[in-house]
Amino acid sequence: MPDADPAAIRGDLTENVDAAQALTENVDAAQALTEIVGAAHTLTEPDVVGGYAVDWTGRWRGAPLAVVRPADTGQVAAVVTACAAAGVPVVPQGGNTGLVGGAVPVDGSVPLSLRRLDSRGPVDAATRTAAFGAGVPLAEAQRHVAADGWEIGVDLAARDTATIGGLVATNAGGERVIRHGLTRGQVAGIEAVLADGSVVRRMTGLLKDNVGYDLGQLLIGSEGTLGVVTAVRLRVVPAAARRAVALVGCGSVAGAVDVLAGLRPRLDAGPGELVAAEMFVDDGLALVREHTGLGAPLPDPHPAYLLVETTGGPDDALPEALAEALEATEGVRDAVVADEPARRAALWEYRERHTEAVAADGTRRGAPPVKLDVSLPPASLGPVVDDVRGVLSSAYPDAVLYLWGHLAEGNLHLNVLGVDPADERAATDLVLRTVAAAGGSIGAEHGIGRAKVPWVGLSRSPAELAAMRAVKSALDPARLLNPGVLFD
Ligand code: 2HG
Ligand code: ZN
Repeated sequence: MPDADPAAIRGDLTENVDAAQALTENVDAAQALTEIVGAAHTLTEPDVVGGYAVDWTGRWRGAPLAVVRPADTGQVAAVVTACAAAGVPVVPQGGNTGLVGGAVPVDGSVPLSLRRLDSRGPVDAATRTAAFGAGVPLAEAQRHVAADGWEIGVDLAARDTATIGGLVATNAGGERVIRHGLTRGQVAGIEAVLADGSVVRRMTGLLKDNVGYDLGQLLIGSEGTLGVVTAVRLRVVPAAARRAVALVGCGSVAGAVDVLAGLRPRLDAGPGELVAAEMFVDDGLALVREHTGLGAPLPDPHPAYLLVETTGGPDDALPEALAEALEATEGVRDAVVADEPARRAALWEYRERHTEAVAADGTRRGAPPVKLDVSLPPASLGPVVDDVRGVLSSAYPDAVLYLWGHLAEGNLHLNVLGVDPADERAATDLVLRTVAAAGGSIGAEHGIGRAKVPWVGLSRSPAELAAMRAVKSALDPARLLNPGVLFD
């Protein structure tokens, strides 16, 4: 992406002083925003605004003043400046695939949809990076770099809709963390608009560039509370020539943890690299099959399933190596290995379609699931799953727990259905306290959003929270950026 000229950005801001003034005087807020982004991109009609005012789960919603769809960083800066002058909260929004209410407008706020920031730059082979506008969906960024033989180190089921800006704002995890780490590790540069409308930009791609505080890293995972991410320079890696996927039947969640522990050194010793290790269990698989019509993946059912993917070069005998490693690993009850793309994709479907299957079950039951995303030391996964099942069913006999996740990182997605809406907060408390007591984190990869604000103290000390509040106060003293997210 060509570097925007900061002077041009400042120029845009100056041109929009009138708009800021109008908003300040409350003449007509929508009109002021219209002057910045144009009438076609200032949305106030309820049926058009609707899609931006509610999250994917249907659990979180707000009544925005107007949805604004800026075309570029200059317009983002102008909107933020105008809203700051008028004291109007701004809620950055990417693909709106988040599951914790972090991109949903509070009443009277301006959701800033970043989807029009869709520039994509060429891969710079020297630094192995490519720049993208914040609004580019992950799948499009993946296709863009794949054309030149590269891939991005982040991948997740919501790839078609989740945007690069959203992945960065939430420090998303996903299915490649075992190999490449979280999104944080894939970011080589950031451009963002701060709460006062100023633009910070460090998109050079320099691989060594230590000059004081790393503002970009501070913005990653800040969930839109410190700035609006407008562009990102992402690292890329050479695309794998071959892939193999195995779906493995295991005796329990703890058994799947043991199988992975036994399998990993064997895979390390052979060709290829382990890039994914995912988990789901029998009742989740049954729900996915019912929802999708998919057939059984293995002849017999198993209590838990491990899905692993390995990648390698053109000559690597990956499926053979994977099958051999599985044969030698204790605890494997059955397994199917695939390397042909359609068969691999079919195995991934059992894992990736859990979210939509559970959402459909929520619709049937009349309430969306309570979605809890936690992480634990892998050795505690099995016992904690048993504990959570135990505490939930004794407090709420009708509760139904669906769980799946990213096994190597001990990241569980606990989806609870069948709890009376009046009891959802207490049920969440029960689960999150069980996780925290076992040394886990209440927030693994989805962020805190609005959903988990009451529980941040379970995973961060008073000193850590005080430091976070100090950072927030310094960068957004009026608390207009994504209010209600992270802090109450
Ligand atoms: C996944 O890994 C996503 O499937 C979504 O992070 C998890 O729906 C969920 O709870
Ligand atoms: Zn996940």
